[in-house]
This record gives sequence, C-alpha cells and structure tokens, in this order.
Amino acid sequence: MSDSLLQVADRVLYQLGTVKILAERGDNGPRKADLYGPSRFDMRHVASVNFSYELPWRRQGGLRALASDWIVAGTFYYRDGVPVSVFCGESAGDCNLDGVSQDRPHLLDPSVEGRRFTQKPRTPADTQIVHLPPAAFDERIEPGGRGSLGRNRFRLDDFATLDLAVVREIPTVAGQRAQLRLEVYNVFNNTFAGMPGLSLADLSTFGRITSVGGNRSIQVAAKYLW
Ligand SMILES: [Ca+2]
Repeated sequence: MSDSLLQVADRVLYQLGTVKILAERGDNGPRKADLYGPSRFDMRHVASVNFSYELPWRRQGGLRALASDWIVAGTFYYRDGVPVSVFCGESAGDCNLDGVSQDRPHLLDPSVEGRRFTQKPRTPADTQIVHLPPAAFDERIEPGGRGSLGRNRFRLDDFATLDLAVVREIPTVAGQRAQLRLEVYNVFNNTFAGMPGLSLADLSTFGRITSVGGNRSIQVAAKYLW
C-alpha cells in the first residue's frame, strides 16, 4: 500500500511540476490546446465475454468414461484500435526548435486525417505499400510555432479474438485429481496490422506497415491437484 501511495504522490508532484514549468514559460494556454485530442489509450469499444460449460455426460467404466468430466471454457475479446500521431523528422523531431521533440507537422492534405491502419501485410511486397503519403505533411514549422496536424488523428487496427480451453478432470485417489488442458489462443487466427512507420525522419518506413500481430497459438498442459 505504501509503495502505491508513494507512486501516486510521485505522479501528482510530477504533474504539478509540469504545470509549473508550462506556466513559467507562459505558453500553458496554446500548448494545452495543441495537446488536446484523444488519449493514446482511447478505445471506444472494448468487449470481453467469458463462458464455461461442463459437458453433461457422465459415464462409468472403460472407454465410455472418456466422455465424462469435460469442460469447455472460452473468452471472446474485442478492442478498438488506439490513436496515434505523426511526427516530424527535422532537427531530431524538434521542428519548431523549442527544445521539445516529437513535434507534429503541418497537415497539407486533410483527406488523410482520421485514416485507420487496417491493411495488414500478407506478403513481403505488401510491406512496401505506403498507407499514408509523406507528401500529406509539411515539416517546415516556424520557430516556436505548432504544426496544424492535431494530436492522435490516426488509428491503429482493431482486434478480435476467441480463446478456447478444453479441460478434462480425472479423479484419482482420496479426492485428488489430474487435470489435462488443451488451450487454443486466437482460434480463428485473426491477425491485426502492426504499427506503421509514423516518423517523417525515416521515409523508407513512413506510412508502411511491416508487421502483423495476433497469431494463433496452442498449449497443452497437465496439472495434478491434491
Ligand atoms: Ca519542438
């Protein structure tokens, strides 16, 4: 508990320090407006559904006993893609030369705003597709100025998965039992597009998606409970 309180106090002091620094710089208003936008963790839709079903068959003796004591459990999960920003590359990301990096550029082509990076690469050639053209942005920001591109105006891919587990309990002696588990994560092998290149510092990767996430995996486990 004391660690947790210390961490909270540390965060509060850090936030107060940040506000103080911004106030001293006299740019709290414009900077606050510039930083207004969806959070990096903004997921409007998240769903998680769990279920567990014990098969009703109870058989005694021989092979028929194999059909007894099975449990099927699963979890369905969905989440929206989170927002991301595009960053300048000039002057190590400090295009307005105010000493703070990760500046956003000017937006030249408003039609790209709100774009979602949903096109996962399926072949090596797909990783060369540019989903967001660098020409839509302009890194030339006046010293001390702000890029016109808002914060977190793009979104990553959403994701849905179904995990299933089949469990068999085998009574042994004196109330003890063995448990066999077959677990399949992401049964339908749904994948989602990975993080695109978002820094104009590297035009060889900017706007390209070179990875996918969410592959299926299978796990077999045995437990003995006593
Ligand atoms: Ca800057």
